[in-house]
Amino acid sequence: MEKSRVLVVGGTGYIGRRIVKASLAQGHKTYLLMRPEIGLDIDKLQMLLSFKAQGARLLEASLDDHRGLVAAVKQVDVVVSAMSGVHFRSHNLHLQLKLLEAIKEAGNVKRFLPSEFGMDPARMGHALEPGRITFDEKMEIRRAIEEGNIPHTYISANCFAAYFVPNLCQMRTLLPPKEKVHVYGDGNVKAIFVDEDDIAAYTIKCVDDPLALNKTIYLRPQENILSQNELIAKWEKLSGKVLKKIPIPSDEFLASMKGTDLANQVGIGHYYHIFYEGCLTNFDIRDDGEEEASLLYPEVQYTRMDEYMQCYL
Ligand code: NDP
Ligand code: GO6
Repeated sequence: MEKSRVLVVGGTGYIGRRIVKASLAQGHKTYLLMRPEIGLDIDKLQMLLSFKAQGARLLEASLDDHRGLVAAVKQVDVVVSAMSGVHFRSHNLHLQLKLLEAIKEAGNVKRFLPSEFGMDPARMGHALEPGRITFDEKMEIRRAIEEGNIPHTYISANCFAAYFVPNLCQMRTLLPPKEKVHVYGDGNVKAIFVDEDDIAAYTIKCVDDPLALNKTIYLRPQENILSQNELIAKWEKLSGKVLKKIPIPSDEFLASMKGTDLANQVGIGHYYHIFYEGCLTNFDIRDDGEEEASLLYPEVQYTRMDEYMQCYL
């Protein structure tokens, strides 16, 4: 069977560029949008050109140009959106709805993957303000997809490793703590951490798999289901140093939202749900519309978190 042609929208972004690489590596004809808005962003342009040199095709279109977008979408079988999670002005929502309009009009797309790649928004109906806007917007796109009968797959990728792992889940830094580490509650709530290249590999595995059609695919590589304490222990073993643990009670953590900027408030809400409530792991995957990626695709050799942290030593 011929592999599907894949368009990655947001293909130069943090997760998008890895999805492009995975798509090329898995042998798909791979397409990126070259948006005129890039202007003088020379790094973005050079990334686009380097993907072209690796065999990707560049399609010139703006997300504001409906006809150009329809023409681009008509050239492919699958559209993966990896547009940014710039939640705050409903900007992302607006742009993804435009993309969806083009997909509807083109009529040829066999699979659409909207930009999700995190917690399952369908399970976050109770989420705290202001962070809940992330989930509300992702649900709004889901509704438009389902109302338009667009074949789709939703990827629930859990925690991007680089944001959560080397820093031992500390906020406002990406680097390992040197002496002390703040622990959320008792530190025993399980979260799930996934190497970004593995997220991309699983995502591309899904795009022409009938088993993933109209489903939510959760990324739960077994050995990467870890509590904060377990993650800390792995780093202590790697580094040969013991860190001082400072527990933060949940009410104190939530109270730290006060008086900070919006991005931090959003972050605190998300961390609360992940590390106190356990929203990534407090449910089983058994519904008809759900599958687990590492069971569907055991051939993906996923990265364990001690290996991931090696380069931070
Ligand atoms: P980025 O911030 O890297 O942006 C991705 C792309 O979005 C950009 O490369 C660009 O596309 C496009 N974009 C951004 N602004 C505009 C604009 N104004 N107009 C048009 N296009 C724009 O995204 P991330 O990779 O960080 O996020 C992707 C998804 O992953 C989001 O849904 C986010 O919520 C989720 N996420 C999950 C995390 C987790 O731990 N689970 C962590 C971080 C994000 P182009 O390439 O065309 O220039
Ligand atoms: C990642 C972050 C890290 C916030 C998700 C503030 C959507 C999701 C796991 O953009 O707010 O320091 O699911 O100080 O569905 C950000 C967000 C994490 C990164 C969470 C995310 C995760 C978005 C910070 C910080 C390291």
